[in-house]
Amino acid sequence: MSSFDLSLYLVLDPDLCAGTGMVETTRAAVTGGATIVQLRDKDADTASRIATGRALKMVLQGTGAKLIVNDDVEAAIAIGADGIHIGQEDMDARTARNLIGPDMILGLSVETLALAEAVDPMLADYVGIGPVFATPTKPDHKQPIGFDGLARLVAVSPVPSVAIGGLKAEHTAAVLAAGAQGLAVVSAICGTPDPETATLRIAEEIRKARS
Ligand code: TZP
Ligand code: MG
Repeated sequence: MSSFDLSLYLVLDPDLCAGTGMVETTRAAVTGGATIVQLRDKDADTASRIATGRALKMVLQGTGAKLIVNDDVEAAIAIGADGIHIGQEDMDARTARNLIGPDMILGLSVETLALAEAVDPMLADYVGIGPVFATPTKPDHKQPIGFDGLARLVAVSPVPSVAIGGLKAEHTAAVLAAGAQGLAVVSAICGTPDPETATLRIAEEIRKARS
């Protein structure tokens, strides 16, 4: 598996991105400093996910940012994506790893201490931990865990982690202080009037928190 940088992880939402579009939002976000982009399009079929994913891959070419596909292994492989991200209800990590092979990145959502402890580092490459805060972006999200919960889950996770759920630029320092390697955001970037500047603001907070 190639190395990857979880620090500024954009999760796309087709509805929130509708004005600018997922492809143009991605172009802007990567110019602003996004390090990973996840194609998360729950209602699309595999064929349209593949079409969108191929367009995203072209935009990301040469930028160093990675492309991850949510849930859809078939689409991820057809796109030639860098990895997939699965939730606990989607598929077990071993099945996913067997389908994608040893080289693609596998990310796993974890919402509880027990799930974080159970992650097998031979199978998963990173975990997405959250939601930190309640968020309208994912109406069916699990119980928010706050920064204290985040720190507890990060501490027991055997792989690097990215925090998610209601996160904005102003939360960057607290996320990194909790031990996560980065922030995953949807609405902090998607659907904002200027996604590049929105991303830059987070990138700037990451730089400040690290200095
Ligand atoms: N998983 C847990 S919360 C969430 C996902 C996909 C949505 C996060 O969206 P936002 O807009 O950054 O709160
Ligand atoms: Mg899922």
